[in-house]
This record gives sequence, structure tokens and C-alpha cells, in this order.
Amino acid sequence: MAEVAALTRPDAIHWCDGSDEESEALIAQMQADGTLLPLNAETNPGSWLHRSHPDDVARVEHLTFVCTREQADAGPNNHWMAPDEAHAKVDALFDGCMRGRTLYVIPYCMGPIDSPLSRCGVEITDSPYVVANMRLMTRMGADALARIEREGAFVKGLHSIGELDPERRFIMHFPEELTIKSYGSGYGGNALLGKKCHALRIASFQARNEGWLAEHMLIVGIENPQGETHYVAAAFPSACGKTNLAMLIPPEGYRRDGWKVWTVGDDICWMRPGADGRLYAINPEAGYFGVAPGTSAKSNPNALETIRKNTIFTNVGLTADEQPWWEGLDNGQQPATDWRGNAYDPDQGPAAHPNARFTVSAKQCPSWSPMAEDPQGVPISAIVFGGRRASLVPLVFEARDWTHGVLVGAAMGSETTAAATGAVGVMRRDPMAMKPFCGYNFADYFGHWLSFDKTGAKLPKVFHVNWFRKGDDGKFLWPGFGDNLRVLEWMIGRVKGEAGGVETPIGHLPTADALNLDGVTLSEEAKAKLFGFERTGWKAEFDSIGEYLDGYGPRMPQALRDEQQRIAGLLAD
Ligand code: OXD
Ligand code: MN
Repeated sequence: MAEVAALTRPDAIHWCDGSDEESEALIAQMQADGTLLPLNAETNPGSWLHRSHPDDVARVEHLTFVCTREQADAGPNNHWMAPDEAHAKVDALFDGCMRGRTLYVIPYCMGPIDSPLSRCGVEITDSPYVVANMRLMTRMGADALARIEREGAFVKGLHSIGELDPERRFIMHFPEELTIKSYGSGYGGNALLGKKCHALRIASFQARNEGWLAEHMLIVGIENPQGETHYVAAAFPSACGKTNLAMLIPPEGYRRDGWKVWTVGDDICWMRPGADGRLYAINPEAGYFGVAPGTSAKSNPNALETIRKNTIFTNVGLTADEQPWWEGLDNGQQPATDWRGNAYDPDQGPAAHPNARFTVSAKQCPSWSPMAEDPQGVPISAIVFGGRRASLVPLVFEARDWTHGVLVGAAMGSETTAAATGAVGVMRRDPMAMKPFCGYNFADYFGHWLSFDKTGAKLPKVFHVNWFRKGDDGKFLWPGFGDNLRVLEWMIGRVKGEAGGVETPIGHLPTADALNLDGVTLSEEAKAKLFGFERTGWKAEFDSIGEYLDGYGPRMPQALRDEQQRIAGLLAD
């Protein structure tokens, strides 16, 4: 801290203890300077609106760097800069940048404070908005500091909003030094360093060295009418429905029969093998930083209930009586003010920014699982990969074994979303939804995944889903949301050896009667596309997967190439 203060020269220094008094004082200060605007106290008690700089609304992948000593260790999947050059570049920006500001020291713990799977960090920042968000998203303050003092090890994070100038913005990671330096952005994924920078990029690197996995996955518990709970971890790219699946409400008939859904996490999952050979997972986060647009009583009633109070909204619109508003909210209200603070005019774009967010404590979620606090984590029965694929990819299929499952994850493709700056709706390979977040070479990462398949391991089954398949009319074919439980039920049936599947070259698809479709009406086209296997299209897909793997050169594990070749061979028959 002394070194940082000497470089950044703040007017004041504040060590965060995480107390209510501290939070109240910070909020009062942010209200006074306009960083936070109070929302309607009757409809949204304890809740605030923050309007970010209009050029600072999403992650900036082109300005995000992994700075390993060897460029090949960062891999073709990351932007790379030599560590010395990166430190020099960014330190020049940090020089004197906190003059006139307060430096906040945030000790935090990712994961339950007493879990052996958790890891700590310290973020130094000049943004009280970051402090308020970190307080919701992590276990922050005195307990974390005590653990850091005990362990002596932590990830060092330095953040300044700088001038919020996109030309003076860098998100730098130094995995070999367990260090992060982020300058020039106040946006969640760039500025809340516990989240993407620590819990994914740095943690994935640490996890490889220490024999665990740090993944961009939700964790959900599915309790059947017999009272058994199976935990599922699912990787979908940003803004592809992780929060919705994690908080799913079972369809009417399932509710009546006694099915329940428990939310452990909605974005990040840290997993390691337990003594019994199964993978055990914790959610390193303590809150949700969710996408607001599209969240409604239909898509995610649990999320709506979660954010009814004590929530920070960023870049949403406002109704005339200061209630938060976003596209797709469908609550009968109308926006009066847009996310920039101007009078709402539909010709000027949406009222809420498409990547508008809510930050809220996980414990406010009606489906919050108390197992989220279990230091041992929850045993994972199934791992699910999925992306936005308008064509070709069926609703669900199961990988034949772990190696095939790793290939299914490595080959994941999805259309880009507003969670990062750049074009939206462009199909790209996003292996295991980690393209923006893996802190080292993907070839080594796939090798690390393959290494879990060893004697005594009782690994989860691996599945792929696609909720986003479209018909010839361009409309989604699967109802999604609560009805996705039907697909999860099939997966659990497969895990227990009870549900039917048909073998195809790409894996097992559900047999015609294996999925419970009571109460769902699907057209013939929908059935054919959601449950069918299109050999010609898959042949082309596998050629493209082969080219993708080849792009990593000889570092790509041979076992993964062999698996791609095996399936390409089956498709050619
Ligand atoms: C997120 C993201 O904020 O993936 O979770 O962008
Ligand atoms: Mn995410």
C-alpha cells in the first residue's frame, strides 16, 4: 500500500473494514457528489442508480492483456505484453493519478471465508463505487484481512478510474506475480478486480499449478421430489442466460410434484477433486452482477425479487417516479429518462444500456442455497456447455466420456453479446465460455482439463445445450427459462443411468420419449431441429473445429486432436 501511495499520491487513505457504518458513510458521500442517485424508496428501498461514463459500459477485450514472461504461455487466445513493458506503461498512467482522491484498500476473500478452496486478494482503488460493489460481490473487510494475515498470500490488485478515457485504459494481468493493474475504467468486469481479473484470469492460472479449475460457470442444485439434490455447473458466455438458469423456477407441473431449484452461483465456479474422486465446487462470489435488460417476471422472477431492495443499478433507465426500468421488464411501466440521464426518446436508442447491470447480495435471492456457504463446496453431477447457436446445434446432447466432453467445451461457439465492446451477434469460438477469461494458453488449459481423468476420479457427465436454436421464421424454437428444467431432468436421468439416449457421432441425444414435454407445444419443425442430428452440417462444423484446434500448433494436446479426428471419421462414414 505504501508503494502504491508513493506512486499514485492520494489525498487520503482508507482501509475498508466492511462494516455497515463504513458503507453508509460511503453511500452518503456518493449521494452527495452524484455518483449514486437514490431510487424510489417505496418500490426500491436501499437502492441506487449509477450512471457510468457513456464510453465505459462493458468489458474491453482489446485492452485486456495477460503479461506472462513468455508470450506462448499467454497463448493466441490472449493479448500479450512483456511484463516489464506492461508495468512501465501502466505505472506511467498511475503516476500521481489519485491526487485529490481517496485511496481505498479493500481486503477481500473469494469464496466462503473458512473454505480451503477460497483465495484472498487486496484491491486498491480510487473509486468508492468499486468499494460499494466489492462489498456486495465478495466477502470484504476485517475477516478477509485476518485470513490474509494468517496465510500471507494474496492477489495484488491496483485500480484507478484514471480519466475514464478509452485511449488511456488498460486491464493488465501478471499471473506469475499474482498481480492485476487496471486503469481507466469503472465498469464491473474491468474494475471489480475480484471478479473476472482475479477469480477467472489469475485463478485459472493458479488452478492449473495447483490442480483445480476456475471456470465461467453457474452452479445450480436441482432437488427432485424424492429430496435428492444434484448440482450442475454450466458454462455459457456472458449475457447468455447463466443467471436465469441458476435461478430457474420449475414449470407448474414440476412445482406441484415437488421439484426445487437452489442457486449456488450465477457466474463463476471453482472446482477441485475431493477425497471421493468427485469434483467439489464453490461459488467464489457473494453477490450477482447481472444483466438487467430482459429480466422480467417471465424470464427470471427470482432475480426480480432479489433486486427489489439494497441493489445498485448501473445504466438502467428510470420511470417518472424514479423506479429502475429496462427493455423487457414488461411490468406495465414506461421509461421517462434514459441511461445517460436524458429524457427518453425511442429514436435515440434503448432506455437502458443493453449491458445495464444490477449488483446485489446473493443472499437476497429466494432460491439462494445455504450450501453456497459450505466450506467443502457441492459435489458436481453434470457439467454443461452451451452457446447461442441459431442453427445446427440441437437442444441437448451428452458427451460419451470426459475426453469427448473436453472437446465439446473446447469447440463451443456462440454469438457475441453486449457484455463486451465490439460487434454483437457475430459467431466466434468461445471455448468453455472462457475466451475472454482464461489467464493462459488455451492449448495448456485443454490439457489441464484432460488431466482430471485419472484413476479413482468420478467425474461429472458432460453435456451441451443450445437454448437459442431458431426456426425458418427466425424465432426461437424452444421456450427456455423454466422449461429448461426438462432438459436438466434428462441430464440427471442420464447421470443415474435411467434416461434414454440415442447414440450419434456427436454424442447421445434424448430418445423421442426421454424428455418430459407435458405442457409444451412444439411444431414438427421445432422437434426436428431441437432433437435431430444434421450430418452434413456437423461435417462442416467438425472441419472448422479441426482448423480451430490446429491454430494452437503443436501445444494442442494430441488426445484432443485424436478425438476431433475420431468424430470427423464417424461423420464421414
Ligand atoms: C460478466 C461477464 O459480467 O461475463 O459476468 O461479462
Ligand atoms: Mn460472466
